[in-house]
Amino acid sequence: MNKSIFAALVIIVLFLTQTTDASPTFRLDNGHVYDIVYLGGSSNPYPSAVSLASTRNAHLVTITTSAEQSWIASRLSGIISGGNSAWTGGTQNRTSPSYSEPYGGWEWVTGEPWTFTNNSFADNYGGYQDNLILHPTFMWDDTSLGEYTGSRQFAALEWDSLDAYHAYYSNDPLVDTYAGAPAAKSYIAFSGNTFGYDWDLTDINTLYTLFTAGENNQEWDPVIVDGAVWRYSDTTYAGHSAGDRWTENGIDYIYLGTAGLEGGFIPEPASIILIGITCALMIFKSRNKILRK
Ligand SMILES: [Ca+2]
Ligand SMILES: [Ca+2]
Ligand SMILES: [Ca+2]
Repeated sequence: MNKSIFAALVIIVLFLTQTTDASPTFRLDNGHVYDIVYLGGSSNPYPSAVSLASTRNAHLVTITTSAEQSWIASRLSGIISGGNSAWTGGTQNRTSPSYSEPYGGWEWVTGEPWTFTNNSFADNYGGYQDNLILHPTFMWDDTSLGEYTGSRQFAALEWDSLDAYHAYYSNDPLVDTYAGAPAAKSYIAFSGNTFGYDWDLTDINTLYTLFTAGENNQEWDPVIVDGAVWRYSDTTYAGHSAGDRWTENGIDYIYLGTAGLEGGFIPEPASIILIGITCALMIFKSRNKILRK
């Protein structure tokens, strides 16, 4: 191949791989939304990343579990290449009592504890690396604000809830309103999953009708209603009448008369405390019985 054509192709491929933003993704297990966004060749990329996060009502990503790390890693490897990397919400606080180089005094922008660490991430090269970046190959690295700015051109963003995401993205193409849906009821589509948003259980038959009427044919996708995750079912439940709620084999059901929801009530803290007290009382009672024997 002609050398100049080859060089042009390489440049085009690099351009495409480095400027394609990820689609925002949603994790059911923690309810957080993530996105990897290109900073457009900023000459001062860290402040750009901080400001982008703030504009979008997000924060730079915080990684507190190995599950979250794996998730972010899988996102990075699909988006970032060519030696580029993404800014996180991890910084080293030199005034912290636990500060020491290279590992002491690291903090997350959200104030979450530094419970998870990707080992051997820091070397404080040059004596001034106090910001955490993510790289698709070597993962965590400490860096400084001014070095390699040309290849620190992504921001890893995180929203801690759908509400936080929706506050910025209400006009995002991923957020849409069904034709015929009640005012202010919308859904959000992430990577093939559709989430009812701002719906409650009194609206659920309307939402079900809209789904099954063929709107994106997403009736089997999970929806979040009243803060809990549900799936639709068109099963007719014998022996139940509309409005019934019950639990069977560990799965919660709501029967709506024409269709049902299967899923999980997310226990409120009060219920968890009540369950805890009940268990403690049962253990205490049986212990007393054993002691009396
Ligand atoms: Ca996080
Ligand atoms: Ca350092
Ligand atoms: Ca380093």
